[in-house]
Amino acid sequence: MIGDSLEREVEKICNDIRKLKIQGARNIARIAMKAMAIQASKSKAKDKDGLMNELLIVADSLASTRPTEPMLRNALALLFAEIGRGKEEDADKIREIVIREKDEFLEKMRSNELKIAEFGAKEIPDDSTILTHCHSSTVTAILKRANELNKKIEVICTESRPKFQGWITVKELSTAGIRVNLIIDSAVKHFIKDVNLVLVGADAITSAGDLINKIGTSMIASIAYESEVRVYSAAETYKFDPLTLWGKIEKIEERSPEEVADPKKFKGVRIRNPAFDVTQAKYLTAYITEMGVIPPQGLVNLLWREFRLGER
Ligand code: RUB
Repeated sequence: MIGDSLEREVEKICNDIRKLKIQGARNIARIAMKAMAIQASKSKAKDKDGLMNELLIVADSLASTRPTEPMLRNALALLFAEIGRGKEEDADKIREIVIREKDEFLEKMRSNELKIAEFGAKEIPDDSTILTHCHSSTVTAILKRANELNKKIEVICTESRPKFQGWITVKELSTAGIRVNLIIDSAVKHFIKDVNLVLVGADAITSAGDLINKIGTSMIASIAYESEVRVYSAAETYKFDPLTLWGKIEKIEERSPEEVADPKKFKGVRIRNPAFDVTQAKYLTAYITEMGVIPPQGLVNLLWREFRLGER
């Protein structure tokens, strides 16, 4: 079993993700890989089976924290694939692999972000207004890069009820010197006439090219579609859920009603709080990925070729 002190450290990470102290698909995947490395380096397991058992327990508990996060699951799956490839029998060698893979994953995330920021900034016209929703580190990287390139941009950001992640976005962008406007979620249609493009993040991408992102994204995308405004999602290809190739339907988390309103004040009322929704591929212009700017219909073909998905 996992040792006492260690259990607390890794468990704290799981709880922080569960309680939304850590949010955003990339932040969650990053901290999950760190938790795996903590477990590997501090474990007292002497043999391979003991260590693998602990790693599997930790991975299982991390994966169950947020059901709508394929990037988290992909990161863990790639880690175990690498351990399996090494065919190592020695616990210390496995420890080394886990720590090395965590470092490489974090490095890949950093380089992906730079590539996406570069590709994305090119898509942003000079003198333009961009509408975003929620808080995505990938989106803010693009907007900050466009600003660095001296493109004159203004950003409209929804507050993103119920957890107000839009506040994080407006603070981050205004600190970077970007002109920002904070609006309530229901004002999107009112402002769409001022918007040149919509740019959102991604939690999951399906084999049909559909996007799962913060609740409200699909409503924004259909408003934009109606007004002929382009809609981009900025996403690392780690957000792709390979299980959707075999018919898996992405699970949409439904969170606590307390986030919406105090249930005690609404006796007899069922308060619903889905965290994400599905935007069909037809509403999206393209995904801005580390591999380039790719229309949703082309993404699966490209990933199939690049990662030989059929052979896994
Ligand atoms: C956050 C959210 C973000 C994506 C992408 O939801 O929907 O748009 O996670 O973020 P929550 P990133 O706050 O519920 O986790 O680009 O940083 O991965």
